[in-house]
Amino acid sequence: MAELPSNAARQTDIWSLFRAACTATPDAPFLLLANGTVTTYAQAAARSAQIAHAFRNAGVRAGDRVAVQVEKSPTALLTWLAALQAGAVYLPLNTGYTIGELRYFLGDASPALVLCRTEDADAIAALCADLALPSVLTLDSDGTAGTLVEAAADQPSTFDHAASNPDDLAAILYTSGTTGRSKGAMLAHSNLASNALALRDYWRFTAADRLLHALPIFHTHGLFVATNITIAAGSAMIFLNRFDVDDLIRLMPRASVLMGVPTFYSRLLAHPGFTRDLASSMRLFVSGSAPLSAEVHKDFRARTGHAILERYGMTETNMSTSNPYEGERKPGSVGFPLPGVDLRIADPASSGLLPQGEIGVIEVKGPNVFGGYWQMPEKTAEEFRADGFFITGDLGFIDAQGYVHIVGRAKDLIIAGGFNIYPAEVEAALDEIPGIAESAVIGVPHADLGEAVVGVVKASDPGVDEAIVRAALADRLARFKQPRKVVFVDELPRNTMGKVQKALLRETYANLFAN
Ligand code: MCA
Ligand code: AMP
Repeated sequence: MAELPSNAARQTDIWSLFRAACTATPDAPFLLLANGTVTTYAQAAARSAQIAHAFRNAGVRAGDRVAVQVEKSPTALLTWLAALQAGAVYLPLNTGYTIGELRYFLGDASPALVLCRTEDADAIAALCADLALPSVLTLDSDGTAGTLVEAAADQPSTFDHAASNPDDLAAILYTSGTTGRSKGAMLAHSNLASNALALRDYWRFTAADRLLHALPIFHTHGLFVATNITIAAGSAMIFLNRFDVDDLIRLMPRASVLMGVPTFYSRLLAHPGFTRDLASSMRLFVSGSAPLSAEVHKDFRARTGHAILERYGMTETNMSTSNPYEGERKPGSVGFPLPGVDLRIADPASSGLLPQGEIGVIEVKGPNVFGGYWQMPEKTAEEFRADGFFITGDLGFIDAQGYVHIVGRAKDLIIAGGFNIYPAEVEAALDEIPGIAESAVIGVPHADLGEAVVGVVKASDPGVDEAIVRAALADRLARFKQPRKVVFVDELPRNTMGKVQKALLRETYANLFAN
């Protein structure tokens, strides 16, 4: 096992790290916007304290969940710091989720407060009334108006931090489930803080860094990896509301680090303005959330002179491995286990450990690994070994130099543009459409997104076409989960056991998006 993090790393929490940075350099920038607006550490502390009071006044007590589905803005990010101060459990939700999807998350987590977009206020209020949830506040897309802003405006700019135990919950992040039912991964303060400190040191973050932040802030990558490292280093983020390749090109000369999903890197490479000169102020490009192709890695290096640093993680584990800062960053590899993380390869069937070089399921253990799934003790038990290792469901091997390689997934998961889609959930939605007899959902290669969702459908009514399917799914599934293409077949291929042969379907439709 790699070297363990110090006890201090296990004992601290993200708010304490923020407060330490704020005490050391209150006037240092925390958020830099494209329009020149700067939010310093002291300003972020004051504004998030006001939001923490607004939470408290809305009835939020330590340990309560605060669900947040709002557009990315500086205020949206400050709600994370406010939840930390209030001792609340943060529950960020993908902005693409439909009301139907939200019903499940809110019903399952029963938050004391739901923060939503102003334009969704009526629909969310009705949903909350239905679920007997007590409180709703709103926030506009640019974060400058809404009932949250009004409620926070005249509040004190300091908050008596509800001291948290390292094992207390800091956040619940829902991940899609193989059976179609999402699971809430429970993350403790110690999980997040230990990972932020490990990554800060591994990737050599200092207060001088300027991280170009174009990721959403409702997932681990944008909310925890990018933001929590920034806080742990006392550095700043150039904070963009969304990914736009032209904005990245324009702002890159002011930045030192970029974190992105592989789609960021292939889109940058496709841009004629992305040159070696443009990248000359940068010290680090990090990729994760989905496999980075060796070809993009190679092309990027040829164009800029930089080897993209690929790392690997999961919502449940935060980051588990990383290519080295110094030393070879191997294309197609996710690097070494981080300090304190124990990683092994097991036989998926027998669970016996496999020798170096053999492919099996990746299992991890360490201070980064979550405590379990919210209100699902059986699911939790299924995904941990008796000796505490978490079974990731990713297939990989360790090479002779100790680098981890991911070669596939034991779980039936599609990753499109860094967003995860479980086929079972999409199949259930397709099968409910009148006139559809059965369906199989697969991921096929897609130049921009890595993989794209394809629905293979057997219709019982010949009148059902792609437009009808699209319309039926529009309010049912978030856009990113909806099939990019629907293919109609007379029969789904099945093996002798009657199981749909997805590998055969993936092969058949492998070139569906080739141009
Ligand atoms: C947008 N669309 C998508 C996706 N994103 N469809 C499938 N997959 C997607 N990822 C839809 C839009 O709703 C839109 O639909 C249409 O595609 C075109 O959108 P476009 O403007 O091209 O998209 P974009 O806004 O440029 O977004 C692409 C993106 C974005 C920048 C790659 O998806 C993104 O920011 N992804 C990052 C995801 C992420 O942070 N993952 C981390 C998960 P319509 O035309 O109908 O309106 S955390 C994690 O995985 C672990 C822990 C880890 O290791 O980090
Ligand atoms: P999530 O469910 O959003 O937590 O996504 C976690 C999954 O993303 C992992 O189990 C992997 O399948 C995948 N993933 C994350 N980083 C990488 C990477 N660098 N290479 C390949 N797959 C990755």
